[in-house]
Amino acid sequence: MAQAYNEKSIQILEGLEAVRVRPGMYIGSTDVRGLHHLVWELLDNAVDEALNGYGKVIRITIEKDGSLTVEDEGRGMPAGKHASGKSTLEVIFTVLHAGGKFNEEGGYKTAGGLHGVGASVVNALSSYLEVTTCYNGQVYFMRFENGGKKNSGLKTLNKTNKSGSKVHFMPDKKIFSVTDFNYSTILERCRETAFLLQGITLIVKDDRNNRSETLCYENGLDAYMQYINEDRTPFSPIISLSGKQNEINVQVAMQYTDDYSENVFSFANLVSTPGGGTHVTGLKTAIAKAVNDYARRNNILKEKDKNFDGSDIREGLTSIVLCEIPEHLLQFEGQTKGILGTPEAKAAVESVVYEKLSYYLDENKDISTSIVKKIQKAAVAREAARKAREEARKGKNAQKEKGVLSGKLANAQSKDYRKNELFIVEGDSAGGSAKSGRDSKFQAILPLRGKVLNTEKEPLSRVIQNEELNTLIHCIGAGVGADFDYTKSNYNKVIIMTDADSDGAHIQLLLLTFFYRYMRPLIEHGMVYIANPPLYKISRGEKYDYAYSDEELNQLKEKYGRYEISRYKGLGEMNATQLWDTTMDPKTRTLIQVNISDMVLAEKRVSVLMSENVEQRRNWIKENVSFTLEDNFFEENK
Ligand code: 28G
Repeated sequence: MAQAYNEKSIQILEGLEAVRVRPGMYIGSTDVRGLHHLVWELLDNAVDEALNGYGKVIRITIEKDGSLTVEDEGRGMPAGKHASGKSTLEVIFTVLHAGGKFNEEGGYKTAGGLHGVGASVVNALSSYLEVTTCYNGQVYFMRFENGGKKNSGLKTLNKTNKSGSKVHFMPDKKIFSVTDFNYSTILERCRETAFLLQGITLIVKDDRNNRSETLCYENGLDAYMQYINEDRTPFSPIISLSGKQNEINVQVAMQYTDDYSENVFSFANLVSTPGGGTHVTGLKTAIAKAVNDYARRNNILKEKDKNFDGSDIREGLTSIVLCEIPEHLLQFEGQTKGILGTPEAKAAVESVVYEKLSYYLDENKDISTSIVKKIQKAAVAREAARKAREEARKGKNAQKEKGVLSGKLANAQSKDYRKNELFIVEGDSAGGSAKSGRDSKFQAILPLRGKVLNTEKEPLSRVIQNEELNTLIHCIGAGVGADFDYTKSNYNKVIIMTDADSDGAHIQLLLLTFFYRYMRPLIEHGMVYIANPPLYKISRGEKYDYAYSDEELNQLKEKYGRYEISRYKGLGEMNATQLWDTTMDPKTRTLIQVNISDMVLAEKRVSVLMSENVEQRRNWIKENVSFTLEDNFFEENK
């Protein structure tokens, strides 16, 4: 008994140290993602204040020296003596879970839910943290150092008639593998918050290079939709629906575009749910039912006709669904994916959307008619695509299947899909090197010959007619589009291997667009990679090294003193052994795993980059040889 008590009290005393020992338990990881978790913690706290009516402006500033400041105009943090004898302010920053979400008060709205580990975690993982807070007419200040191990004690400064809090911190380089805050990651997260919290202003500043943006959207969901669809051609007005059922508030915006993809952005109590969940299921069911019932009421679908298929109904549709769910019903699933589990949300969304959308369709016949025509077209195209796929897949076409792949794919000998890797290689000469350099037991090579189709604006029926993509689909062997099943993939890793030049970047982009649009689960399950070939070989006599960046080359130059350098303009310049050693050998290579960290941004990037604007596209590719690091569209994750 006594021992149990002791252990418990030790745990409490060592609170912040526990965070430093196992940061992953509190912020997921210590890479760029974990780093930004620190920001989300503070942002959530500031948003919680604003959400409850305290303060309308929140500022986030990346300082010149790489530290970061969050400010709110809330009530300020209580500074008086806490039961423990310390000031409440100190407790908020040094005791785990204290003062984070203040759920214990009940009736509070909260932006977090998923994060909620609080200010103390930020302190624990910072080399220093300073808090200035205006509370009850008084300014207080406190500085912590070395993960909260040392502090300045509570300083009572001047009187004030304002209220609010300011937290300024420097992430600890001993903890994080990356400590550079990413402006675009922070900006887009704040933008999302601003869309969802009408009337609250977020000011995001980057003092490292004097960028800033002020975000405030009055008509939240409408503005959000306009932003998402900015680079697409709308096919319908924005349809806004809202209602309440069983304590659950539902807000939906929908808009058809002339694209072929379907996109849903979903939230539960302001928490993004990229994995969807019950609210999204309810939405899809309701849309399908409302449209089909409308078509029957108006005799567009006759008694003998089958219903329209859900995926046809949603072709080109962007939707945003937002649920406000009372805390006691709120339930998330999935470790990191953010999936709503609340069963009541399905019923609520379904009934609100069915009722309101049915009414809208009846009241806006012109719009409804053109939407139904679009759906019918989609159904015809899908049927044609299905037939073509069927044909390609069927036994009697095994011959043809072989034909599709013969002379192109150098397959792996092993049939172990859990180990096998597919390299998609640009050009025949690199393809040749890759074929002779590979470990043919588990590595397959598919050289690309023709141009890859830009799939951004192409329907499935056209995609499968494209020879290169058709080959790729067959190679992977897991279907395409709506019936793609990543568990059937012949390969555990699909690796894009192109030259490190702008043409190579363009091919990467085209392939990633294809995967994003037509095999998204492959990206979502981390199965798509970009190979990372070296840019230079530096040598002196028998000794040599490869450099994968200019920075690395400079370091090697110093090490070598006298040297010779050869620059690789393309994969084709490397012989089979070199290609294996530098780029393909699992023991030595670096692969960049493609992952979607920000759906909206990814959506927009894909749209912008794949649009007809060649100039814009070329500029972008010039600036970003690949998609990694600086921007968070496809985030590096070795
Ligand atoms: C600048 C960066 C992020 C914050 C507040 C306001 C209060 C608070 C924060 O209280 C302790 C526990 C429950 C009351 C609450 C002020 C109630 C009354 C607050 C922030 C004390 C935490 N007056 N603003 N914490 N509660 N802003 N911004 O963190 O009992 S944290």
